[in-house]
Amino acid sequence: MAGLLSISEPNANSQTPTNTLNHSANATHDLLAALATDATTVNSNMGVKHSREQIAQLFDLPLMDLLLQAQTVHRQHFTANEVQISTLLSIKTGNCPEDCGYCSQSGHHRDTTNLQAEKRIEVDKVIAAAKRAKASGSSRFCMGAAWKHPSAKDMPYVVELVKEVKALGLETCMTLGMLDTEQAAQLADAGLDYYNHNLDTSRRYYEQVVSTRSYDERLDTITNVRNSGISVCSGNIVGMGESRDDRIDWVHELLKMPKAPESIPVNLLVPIKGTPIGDKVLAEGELSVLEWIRTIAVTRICCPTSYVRLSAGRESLSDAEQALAFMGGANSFFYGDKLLTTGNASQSSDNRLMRELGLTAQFAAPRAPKQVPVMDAMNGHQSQVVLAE
Ligand code: SAM
Ligand code: DTB
Ligand code: SF4
Repeated sequence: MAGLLSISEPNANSQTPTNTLNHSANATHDLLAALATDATTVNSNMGVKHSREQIAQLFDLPLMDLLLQAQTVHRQHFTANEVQISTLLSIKTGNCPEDCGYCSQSGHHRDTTNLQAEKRIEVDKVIAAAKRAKASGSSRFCMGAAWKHPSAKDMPYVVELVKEVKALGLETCMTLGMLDTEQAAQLADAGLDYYNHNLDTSRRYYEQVVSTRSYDERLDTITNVRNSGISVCSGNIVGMGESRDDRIDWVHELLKMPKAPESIPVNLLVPIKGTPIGDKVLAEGELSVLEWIRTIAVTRICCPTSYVRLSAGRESLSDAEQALAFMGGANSFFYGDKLLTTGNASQSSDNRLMRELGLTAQFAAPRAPKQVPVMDAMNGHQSQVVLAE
């Protein structure tokens, strides 16, 4: 048994939260027991093959049960209180031919967002930024470009960037739009560690978000990346007006993949004025942050060996909200004052928050496996000791 928490004394008096559906303590008990059995299949990042129904039930758990479960799963697979830190750089900004309804960089919204488009950044400037990222404690450098896909003339440029950033001793990540098999192979040969390509939401809601590409094209690129040997980074955006069902379906999509993504950014929408989705959310109101935290916790339970990353949206969050997200099993975040075009929590506030929460940064170089105590937080007993991956 993979050691999932069991709740032995369901409390019949527990209040049903207003945002959960007919959830009872008995149901919590049954669900956790079922998940504990299923979790025996967790190995080498396959993801736990929960059914859609089980994912829905996880979302419905009382929040404290969900967070406790997620933190317990997290400690079985990772070193407690350790976070992986990445820095992001936009290497080509704006005028993107895609029409993603949330994005400041889409050329379709340029008259309303007034974003200043920029050409590709020169290699030496990217390397200087990577050196600064390393000096400030990042272990991974992520480079993003506002392309539908890289062109043939872009490939030597991105290959050179991968080689030079890797030579600094940093892990590399890129997000450049769609990749065909040949492009994925070229990046793999250059030594690219991760490729980020988000599904963003459910298949059903996707057509409300973007019309210039399909969900299947998104999945095809993820398959090309997976087959090339590059690690997959694929996440979502929470708070675009999608429903709970769409968030459940997005988690289910991850579990339908032959292997869950190694890295899963859970972005909270940054509503950008002048974008269709940003304007709608600004007018109609934002989703509760607790629903984003629930999404993180369910993702952690379903993908126990993946890095779950706090991505866009942190700038607007309080320390306590971020602490709950780490409690829910997030173990990676973007560091630096800027994401691609929007602001991020400042480095000084992140340093202070890490100190206050007792979090330490994971190094890029592989570390020796470590013994980690797994505490049953319900009764304080140390139930087992497992090796972190
Ligand atoms: N063009 C590439 C692509 O779309 O794959 C890479 C860059 S794109 C900006 C990377 C990801 O950033 C998107 O897939 C989306 O999930 C996220 N993102 C973009 N704008 C966002 C926003 N306003 N709020 C939250 N996440 C956002
Ligand atoms: C991801 O999922 N989030 C990052 C990274 N992958 C490339 C991007 C967030 C972008 C937020 C909006 C902006 O700064 O333009
Ligand atoms: Fe282009 Fe990526 Fe923005 Fe979509 S999310 S408009 S593909 S930069």
